[in-house]
Amino acid sequence: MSIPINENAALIVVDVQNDFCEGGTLPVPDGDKVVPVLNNYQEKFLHTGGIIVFTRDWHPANHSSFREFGGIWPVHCVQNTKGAQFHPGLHFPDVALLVSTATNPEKEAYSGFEGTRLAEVLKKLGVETLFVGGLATDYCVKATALDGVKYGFTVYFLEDASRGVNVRPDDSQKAIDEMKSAGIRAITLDEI
Ligand code: VGL
Ligand code: ZN
Repeated sequence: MSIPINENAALIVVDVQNDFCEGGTLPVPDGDKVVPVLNNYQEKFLHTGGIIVFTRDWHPANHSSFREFGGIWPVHCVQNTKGAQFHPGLHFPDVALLVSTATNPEKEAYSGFEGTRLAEVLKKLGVETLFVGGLATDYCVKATALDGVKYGFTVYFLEDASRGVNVRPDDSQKAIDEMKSAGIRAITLDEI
């Protein structure tokens, strides 16, 4: 119980969607394992007045990140498909905020802040500290956490609630090192 959670803190649950989990089109190894851990983080935030934000990768069917349109990824998280839905085991409290990203077919956007009003909304709510976890460590989690620092938030990375794609085996470790160099501390549930 060393890091206090209060109304100035926001939990950001990044892209815990079916396509990034087992059976999806772009499965993150052990992606499903983040679900119960993120549910536990949510409990802490609900009981202490913290804010909970969910991001979702929300692509049009012709998104430029898909291989057939010149990108590097298989088709994933297409708007209004089952693959774009949140993992069925993930809690979604009625007080949560929802942010959809990478909705422009021409533009890739890994960060929950990119092309959204997330920074503005969090500032208006008086949020100062972010706790970022989910999928995937080496893409959207990293980009969201680093942008959080750029916008002036104190940022924690939820190490036990995140997993990476690891296109190269050490990508997640590199992402964690990069976050740490930016002043982001990696924590686990027992530290809050
Ligand atoms: C993501 C690859 C492609 C992510 C999204 O959520 O980390 N990764 N689109
Ligand atoms: Zn995507």
